Amino acid sequence: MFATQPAQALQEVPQESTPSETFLETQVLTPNDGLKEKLPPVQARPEKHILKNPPLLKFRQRSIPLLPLKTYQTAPELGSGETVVPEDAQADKVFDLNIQYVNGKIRNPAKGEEYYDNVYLRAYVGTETSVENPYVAPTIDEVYPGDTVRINLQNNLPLDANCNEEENNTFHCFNSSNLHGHGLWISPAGNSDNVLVSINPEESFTYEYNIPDDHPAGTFWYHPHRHGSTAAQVASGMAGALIIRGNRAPQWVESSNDFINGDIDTLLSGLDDMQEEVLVLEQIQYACGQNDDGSINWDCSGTTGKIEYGNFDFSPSYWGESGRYTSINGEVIPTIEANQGQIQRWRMIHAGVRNTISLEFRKKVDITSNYLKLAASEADSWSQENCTGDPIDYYIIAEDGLTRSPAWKTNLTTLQPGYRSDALVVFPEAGDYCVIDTSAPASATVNSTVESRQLLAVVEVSEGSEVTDIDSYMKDKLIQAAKNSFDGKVEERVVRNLENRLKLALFEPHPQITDEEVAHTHKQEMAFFIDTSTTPTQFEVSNGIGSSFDPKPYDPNRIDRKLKLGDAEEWVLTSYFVNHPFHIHVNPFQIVKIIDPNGKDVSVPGAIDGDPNQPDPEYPGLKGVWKDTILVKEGYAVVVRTRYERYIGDFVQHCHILDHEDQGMMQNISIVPASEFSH
Ligand SMILES: [Cu+2]
Repeated sequence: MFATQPAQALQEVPQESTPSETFLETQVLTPNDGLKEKLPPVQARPEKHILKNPPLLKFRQRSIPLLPLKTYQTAPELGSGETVVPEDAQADKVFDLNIQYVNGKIRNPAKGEEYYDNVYLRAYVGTETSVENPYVAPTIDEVYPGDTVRINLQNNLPLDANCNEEENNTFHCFNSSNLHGHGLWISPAGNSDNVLVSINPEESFTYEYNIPDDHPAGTFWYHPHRHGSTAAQVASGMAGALIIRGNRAPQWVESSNDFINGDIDTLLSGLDDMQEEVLVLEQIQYACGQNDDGSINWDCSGTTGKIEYGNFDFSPSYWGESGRYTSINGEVIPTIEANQGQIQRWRMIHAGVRNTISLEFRKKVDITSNYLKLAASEADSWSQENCTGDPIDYYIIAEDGLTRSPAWKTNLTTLQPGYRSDALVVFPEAGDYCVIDTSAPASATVNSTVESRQLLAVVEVSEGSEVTDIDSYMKDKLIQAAKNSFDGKVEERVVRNLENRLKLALFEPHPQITDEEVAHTHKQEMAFFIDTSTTPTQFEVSNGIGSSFDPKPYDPNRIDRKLKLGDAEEWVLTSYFVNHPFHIHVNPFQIVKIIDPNGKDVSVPGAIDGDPNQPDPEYPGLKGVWKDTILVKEGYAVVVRTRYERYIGDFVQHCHILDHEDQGMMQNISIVPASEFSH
């Protein structure tokens, strides 16, 4: 007996790579039976990697006496005795998270359909982290408003003789770390969301996040934020989802004759078969030392990819040169399974460092050409030839974890580093769809360079319910969900809102900041700048714009802005040198307007931003939306408002191109009580 070998599939797999053989079709033949020549050659099918959500980080829970849930936004009467307290509300949850080196493999389609580069990278390892995909952190989930979250962070990286704690605004101390809960509305002080501490090798630290009971439910994430090693660690895949769940339905309060807003989760739980996908999008930029001319060697054949001092650097062109793919939950071009007509909630997190993602879904033609054997540079033409369907519409229900109203209907979403986007997606036909990171003009991207198309994933849609018109299908499904979830006045209002362009007004997390609220407070100005006239180049932030422009690199010993607890203020954000995503910790902001260099507000729905032949779609529709990260394009003025609520302490705002942050594009901010405040 012998088995035929589909040698063509194996010959391109070098020795150091371990191909998975489960995909090989073998045919058993009897020797000398003469059939061998008559059989068609065996076709090797590429091994599909079905996308799974990242593993959940296990937690231990301590029961504490339950109190009735505090109410949301405004306080109705307490003590009616009718409040139902879910068993999972207001608990004390303990997570263990280790940082260590992990040997692993990352698929490299440029070298063949089953080729994997060997890599050796720092990673978050939880108690049950999947060994298959170490380079996505486990999800911190089942966290509810009112919970206390304790994270025992253990740094098991080796001591680093090259680490000089005195260095500042350079890439340094790659084995030192800490933890940031990106987007969480919690205290920045002490052992809460404090990124101004360094947790060094062989040290541990327990972070304690007291999630307030009026915290919005939504998609947040966590990553290291130690100044000097942030980019190196996040670019290694050290990023995970942090999901706050909510079970507060909107309420009608007779006494105030008004509604109290609730969690979008309570509407979506009324959908009969919704599927939830957590997609952590990462850009793991491993390299293999240097070439003779001193340039970075991206070819890791016969060696192991790393992110270390010798081969770690960033420039706008490196992501393209590296040939790396944006991965999803640690997988390169995974297959996502869906049913026709099934609504999916995609919780997307841009945890990458250096490439804008412009997300499109297009029907794929039935072809044999293999997308798992494709250099990243070939993905553009491959996508144009094979993903020929019109882009389908989908609905963004939250930006940066915060529910937006109305749901934003689009066929192209822009995710910049740090952004989250919650989309309701429904695939109208059975068959395959391409998930494409489509091309974008230089003016729209985080690299300020033109980006070509990339293939992120393929969705395999099996036959299900027929969808003739996505718009009415989505509306009908959500209205049915509202009827399943709510009754009385709440049901009536939610349904009426959904009928009006899918308004989600009863699920918005924060009351809008009015003109009156900011009429008598200070105006903040912020400008990003890169000074290329100095050696080395300086990455800077200015507290003033125009004639007050005075950019400075980060100084850990300087407080750049002192803000008064309880104030709401308007900020004008701009950039005097290329595009940078602005991120501020603790309090989110509401977008008031975005003024282009010609003075036009491009945040209004339907605005044309830039070249009318290829307009940038990322700003139109953002007026009034709450976020914690926003791209600030060179020469634009992004006007936002924010409240300094509840929390005092020191924290940061910075550029979310994390290598810019490490090199100085960051400021210290301090919120103080009124008694300590002076201009
Ligand atoms: Cu920047």
